[in-house]
Amino acid sequence: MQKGYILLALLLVGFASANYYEVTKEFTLNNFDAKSLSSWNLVNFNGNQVTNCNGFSVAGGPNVVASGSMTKTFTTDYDLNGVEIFFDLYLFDQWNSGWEGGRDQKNLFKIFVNNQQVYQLGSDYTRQLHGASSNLCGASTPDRQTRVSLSVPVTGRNFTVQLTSVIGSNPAAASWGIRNFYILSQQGYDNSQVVLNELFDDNNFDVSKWETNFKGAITQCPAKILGGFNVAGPGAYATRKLSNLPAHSFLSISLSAYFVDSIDSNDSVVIYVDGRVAHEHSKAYYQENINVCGGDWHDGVDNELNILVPHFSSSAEIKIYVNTDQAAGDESFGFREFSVAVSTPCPILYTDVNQGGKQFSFCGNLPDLHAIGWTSPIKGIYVPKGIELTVYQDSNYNGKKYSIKKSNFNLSGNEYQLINKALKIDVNEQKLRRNK
Ligand SMILES: [Ca+2]
Ligand SMILES: [Ca+2]
Ligand SMILES: [Ca+2]
Repeated sequence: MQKGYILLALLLVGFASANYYEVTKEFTLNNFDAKSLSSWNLVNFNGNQVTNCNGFSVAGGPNVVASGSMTKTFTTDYDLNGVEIFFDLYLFDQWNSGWEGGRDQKNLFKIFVNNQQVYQLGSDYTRQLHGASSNLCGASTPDRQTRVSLSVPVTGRNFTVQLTSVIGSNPAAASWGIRNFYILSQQGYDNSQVVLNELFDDNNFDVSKWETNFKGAITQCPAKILGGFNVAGPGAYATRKLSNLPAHSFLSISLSAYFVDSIDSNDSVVIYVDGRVAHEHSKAYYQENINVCGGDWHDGVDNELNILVPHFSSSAEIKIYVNTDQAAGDESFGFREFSVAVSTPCPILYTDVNQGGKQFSFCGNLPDLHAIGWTSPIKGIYVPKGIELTVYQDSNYNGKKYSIKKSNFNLSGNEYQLINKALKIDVNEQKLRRNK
């Protein structure tokens, strides 16, 4: 066997899990300015492009953007299967996307990926959740913070995301903004663990573990759903508690959503995790609907929602909340095929000291970061409790071993060299010092 000082593998002993590569992380600082938007193509963004909203910045916002868009193309050095997009969405002031005057499908916030619509949301500042929200900034009318979490199939090595809205021309009357914008892509194999899988089988449709304010009523659409016609109207909720979860860093929640009858574009279902909005979803008017249950109206059935939520606690409370504003005989919501999976914690590599720079979480064998498009030196490493990283000096996990059991957010000396060489990143101590 050839001896050499080039180290070939960084092997994680014990388990492997979903690897999430961070494609982008933007607008996460408490305060940021228009420079943060310089890589986006902006249409109809006025003034400073960023709003200081009562102590925190949002891209867009009151007096900045009403009908307008922000578009950006993201590129990776490896082939994609899909991406997870999540961000906080703010709907400021006089949003009005209800049925009134046939304005359905018009006053909406939308997301396009590669020119295909993948999401839309409306709101109504005089009703339900929006009306009950407090005033954050802009005009004195209420403003709503919500969250979007989308799993979108993408192939190739680049994709374009467009966030856009059609809500009129006056951003002093109604506007939108975003914060905490992340895109992750999953690489390597995924053996995340399914911890809950229920409401799949009509012959064994057990809703006893769900706490609801509609007595757990089940309807047919035509498959069984929890909630639905004449059952789950405005303010209906269904809550599922999970405990004794294995150690994890993400929850993957999926369900099949049924928007029954005359649901309008201001109506939605909101999924909360531990009391915080994880995702909000509307009936997809851009997809074909047919009448399959309830009244004569068309129904948006079997909308598969897949949500990724950063989560660490050993327990979780997942709440499905029906944000409609007309009676359950007119518009209602139900769901089935509910499942939850956890991704076990993985080490995280950082390109800057003190958990700064870009980051990459991985589990399992990681022989060559170049293969997935990574070329920056690693300056910090997070090692979850109970995990041990082993660097081997020779190929095929032979030769001298070096073991890393503790996080080090300011790598130097031998450990810095070993880790970077194991990842085939050429570094030396002088370069490290220069980069500081
Ligand atoms: Ca306001
Ligand atoms: Ca409605
Ligand atoms: Ca119907």
